[in-house]
Formats: sequence, structure tokens, C-alpha cells
Amino acid sequence: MADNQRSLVIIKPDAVQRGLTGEILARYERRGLRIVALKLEVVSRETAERHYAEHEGKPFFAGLVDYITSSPSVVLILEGPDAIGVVRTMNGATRPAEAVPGTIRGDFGLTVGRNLVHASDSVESAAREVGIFFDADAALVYQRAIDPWIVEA
Ligand code: D4T
Repeated sequence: MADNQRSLVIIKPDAVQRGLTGEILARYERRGLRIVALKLEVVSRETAERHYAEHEGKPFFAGLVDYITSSPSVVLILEGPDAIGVVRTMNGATRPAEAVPGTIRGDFGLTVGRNLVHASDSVESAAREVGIFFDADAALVYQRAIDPWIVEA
């Protein structure tokens, strides 16, 4: 049986500015993933630096923080069986030039500095990232009428 997981997803400023928010959310929804928290916000520098702490000191860090804080992002938590791997696969390779068609980056992106989306890469990262962006009680617990048609009991 698949693990029910949560993934912290960011629809980054380039995707929001390009009017791709609806398209990207629709892909996740059509896949069957459940949105359990969602907000539109300009990510603060402090939050961006915490989120990308593992990249501090790398040559692209300053540009990455500038980019992610430059304009509103849509930040959400997606839930579902094996959600972490499923969302990473849907997003495609970090470098859009290497992302296969059918993925979000493979369909809409060209360069790593404008790669449209972020998603947690492990259960541990997801817990850390959800804690950075959301209060502890932000994720809603609810069932959808279609759930039994997406996941067997
Ligand atoms: P995010 O975190 O945005 O989903 O990207 P990934 O999880 O797919 O990839 P990552 O952590 O390796 O990179 C984080 C972020 O940094 C940007 N980046 C990365 C960049 O601008 N130049 C680079 O050379 C690399 C490796 C893109 C994503």
C-alpha cells in the first residue's frame, strides 16, 4: 500500500506572472492529489533563505533568493499516496532543458533560474518546508466525494 504523504509545493513567481497558476494547479488536481492548504504571498527574504539554506554559499544562491522573493508565489500543500515522488515526477528535472515533455518544466520552462515550481524531495524535507511556510494547524483534513474513485479503500 502506498504511503499517504504531503508535499510542500511552490508555484514560483515566473509561473504566476506567466498566468500558469491555474494550468499547474489543474494538473495536480487532475492527477488526484488533494490540496490541503493554499495561499498567495510574496515570499520574504528570511523565509527564502531558510527554505534554500542548503544552497547558501553557492554561486546561484543570491539570484535564487532574488527570484523567489521578486513577485507573488502560490504556496500549497498537496496530499496523496506517494505524493512526494509523484509531484517531483510531474514537475520534471530541475533543469528545464533536461525535463521531458509532459512535465511542468518540460512543457513550460527553458532555464534553471526560471524553473516554475518547487516540490519537497523527501518526507523530512516536506516536514521542514511545511513548517517554514505554514502554521501547524493550516493543513485541512477533509474527504472528497471522488476519493474512492482515485484511491481504493
Ligand atoms: P527546487 O528546490 O526549486 O524545487 O529545485 P530542485 O529541488 O528541483 O533543485 P535544487 O534543490 O537542486 O535547486 C534549488 C533551486 O536552485 C536553483 N538552481 C539550482 C539554480 O539556479 N542553479 C543551479 O545550478 C542549481 C543546481 C533552481 C532550483
